[in-house]
Amino acid sequence: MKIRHVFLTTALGLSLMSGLGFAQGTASSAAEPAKEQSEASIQSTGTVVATDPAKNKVTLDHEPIPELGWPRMKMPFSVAPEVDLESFSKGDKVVFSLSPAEGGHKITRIAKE
Ligand SMILES: [Cu+2]
Repeated sequence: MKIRHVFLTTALGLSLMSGLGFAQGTASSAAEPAKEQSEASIQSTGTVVATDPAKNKVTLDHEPIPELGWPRMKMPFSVAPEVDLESFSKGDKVVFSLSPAEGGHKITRIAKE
């Protein structure tokens, strides 16, 4: 939880932008500081509902994510190919990082709490 709060302060601005769709590569607007895009990861926690390692998918019951305006919910996430889901199973409490990606947000890191 302490780590998460540190993340909130640093990631807030860019996260809001990506939540609104500015990180989808739509704009040629020079107004958005795209160079910081790679650092716009969001950390949160949740519980594993299901995993599908073959498809790089995990369904989480995640805590509210204020940076994205999301309430607590169960939802499927895509995970980056380098993330190994094999060791996770239903009921595991996890901490995870989300980064803006094509079509939404992608889990780039996940670990048991
Ligand atoms: Cu959600």
